[in-house]
Amino acid sequence: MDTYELVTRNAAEVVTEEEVRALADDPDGKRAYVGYEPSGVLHLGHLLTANKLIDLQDAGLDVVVLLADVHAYLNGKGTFEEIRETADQMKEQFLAYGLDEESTEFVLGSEYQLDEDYVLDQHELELETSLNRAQRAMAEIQSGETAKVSHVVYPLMQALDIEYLDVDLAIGGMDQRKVHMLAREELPSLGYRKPPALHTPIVGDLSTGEGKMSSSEGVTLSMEDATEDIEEKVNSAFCPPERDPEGEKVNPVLELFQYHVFPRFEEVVVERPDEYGGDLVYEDYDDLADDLESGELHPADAKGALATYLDELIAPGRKRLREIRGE
Ligand code: IYR
Repeated sequence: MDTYELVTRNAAEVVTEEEVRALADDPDGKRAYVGYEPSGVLHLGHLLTANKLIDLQDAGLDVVVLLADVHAYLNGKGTFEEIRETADQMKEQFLAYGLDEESTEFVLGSEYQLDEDYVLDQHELELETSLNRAQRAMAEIQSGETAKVSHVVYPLMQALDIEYLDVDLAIGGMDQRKVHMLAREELPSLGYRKPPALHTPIVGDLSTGEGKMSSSEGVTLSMEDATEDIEEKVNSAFCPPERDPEGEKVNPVLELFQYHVFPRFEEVVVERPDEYGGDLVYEDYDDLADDLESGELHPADAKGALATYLDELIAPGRKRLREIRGE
């Protein structure tokens, strides 16, 4: 796989292809980042962007993980103290998951977001940006029904982070795209660069294949799940044999193979007794999806393999989390 392909595989959107190609052509010393509102336990949503960070490290880029404590506070996620406490746990889980320690820098937002230069730039962006624009950028990020003043400050700070962390590429789920578009439009008016961005898909709820899967809504998997929890959730996951029956629902079992398993394993082995045709070995996601669609691969067998691979991915973080908690 060439570097550009590795950098962009499984992306839902690349802004722009030309800009990202230039980075892939010369990755040495280039920095990409993702920001996360700290929360105690990583779930599949976090791991999807983490997979992209691992791709980028494999491609030769350096990675910055922003533990966005001030952003979480602005988004009503708890007291500043509570949020701070979870940031370190989050870092430990990312390292256990497989981010390379050498080429990952972890930064707490509050380390620089309260500095005078940053705050003055933030105020300049506040002057430049309409309320409406900032609110639209937050539509998919805001927690709680009522928009607060903090919610319109939030995306402006997220835009500024790109400059202050000196990164060359912003990574995020599709829910972050409007913030990145705002950054591309507004940062140049402060004399800063227009940042390239790459967005990962939002994976549907495990049980229905609909909507956004996150820790707060719907069924997801997390670093807290025991092997049996993973088996149970995967076994009850929605898995229609056709890829996209009504053109709207997605197949979460296939999505998990595509976005979580194939990027991290050279091959996927689906174990089957000889009387059902014996083991199936896949090097490529599309071959597995084709077999599921044609009926060659039974959903129950696919789910069994999926649970095993996901458990393998989650196990090191689960162990680390238990150590931290003294369990
Ligand atoms: N908005 C993100 C958190 C976040 C991301 C970045 I990239 C920042 O610079 C700051 C915060 C979320 O929804 O989790």
